[in-house]
Amino acid sequence: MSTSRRNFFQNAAALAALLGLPSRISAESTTRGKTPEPPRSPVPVVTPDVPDLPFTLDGATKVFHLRAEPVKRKIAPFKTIDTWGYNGSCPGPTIQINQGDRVRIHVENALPESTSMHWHGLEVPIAQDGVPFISQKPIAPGETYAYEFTVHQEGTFFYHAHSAMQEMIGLLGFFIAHPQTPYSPHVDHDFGIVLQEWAILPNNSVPNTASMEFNWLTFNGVSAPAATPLIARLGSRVRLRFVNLGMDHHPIHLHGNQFAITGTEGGRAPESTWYPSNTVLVGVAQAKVVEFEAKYPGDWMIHCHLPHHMMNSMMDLLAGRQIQSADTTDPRAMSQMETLSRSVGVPHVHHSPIAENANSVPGFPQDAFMEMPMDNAEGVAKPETHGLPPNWSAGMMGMMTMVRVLPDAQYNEIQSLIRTRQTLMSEEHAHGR
Ligand SMILES: [Cu+2]
Repeated sequence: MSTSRRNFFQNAAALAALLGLPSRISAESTTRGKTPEPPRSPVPVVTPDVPDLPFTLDGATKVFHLRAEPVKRKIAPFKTIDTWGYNGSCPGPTIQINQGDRVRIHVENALPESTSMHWHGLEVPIAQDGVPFISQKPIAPGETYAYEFTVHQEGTFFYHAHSAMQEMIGLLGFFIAHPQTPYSPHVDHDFGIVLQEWAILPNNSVPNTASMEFNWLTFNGVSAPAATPLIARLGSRVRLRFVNLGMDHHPIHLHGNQFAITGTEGGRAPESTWYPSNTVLVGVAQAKVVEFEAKYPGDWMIHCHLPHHMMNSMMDLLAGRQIQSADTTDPRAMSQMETLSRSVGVPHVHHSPIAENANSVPGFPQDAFMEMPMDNAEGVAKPETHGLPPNWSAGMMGMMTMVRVLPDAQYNEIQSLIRTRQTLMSEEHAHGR
């Protein structure tokens, strides 16, 4: 086993320890091709762009604290919106526990109105169900309410405020219960993505939760190209968990690979139900879990396939004006595009050529002008996007991310950049900056 590969498993073990997961990820047990494989403990779920929720221990009870509050969220390099979330994050931080754990979750209400918390899919006593007036009194502004229950299930669940408008403005997060008996086959990478949609008028920052027309679509609270790619080692097995709590169902498609649906919001699905697929419909209030063998190197897109969910709204960049003409020789259109690109901080370049007779073709443009490469923008340039081809971000919009299946050398290089960033961040934190 190479040093780099050993480091990978040591890091995974360290992260597992941090999250309180049982860690028995041994270097020996990763050797493939031997049967039967000894059971291995689950790896922690990684939710890119969303932190994990830490806990303290009160005896054997894991104690969490969630503070419901307004959160400013930069969903694209040129768009920051006013959401509500938990602990400064929208969606809220990811809870990870083990099947069988006793948990106590303090929900502090720093919102201007009452709220409550529902544990979606979990079989908890009625007093913990979080429905205002039915199972509890609403949590008033300034109050804190403690939920406590034992989790006997395993799988992908979520927590959310139990009123439709509060869910739509961002009050939800992952609740992962790792199984007592490890799933088979073992996965090397486990990722979680929350699907959300927003209706935000140009030059506005507050989502209209009463609207049914959505112009911003996010994975874990950010639109592509700001969504952080998933980094997987070539030859590994990868799990993707999706949850959806919006108004639309999202057909999530993975490029270049086949996966099996291995779980739902009800827990693990028996292997006899698995079949090959590459698009999974994540319905409202559902969780869908898929797994695949990352055997093809490349940067493979993962995206909602509803065409209008693969777009970012550029309207507010135009300061209330619409493009009157897409004629590349029209000075007005050109100047608008240049204003737009300046405000994003990228040079105005037409990366995809258009034909000389483009303007005489009915239907044109369908794509010209929509490309907006932001490779070097804040929130886009980061270790996880290191090494992507120039203008990669021009093809990334809305509910999109990618899984980068990387050979050892590239994988290790990016992991090393990620560690450097973590070190810098903790140093900055230590200096109170
Ligand atoms: Cu969609």
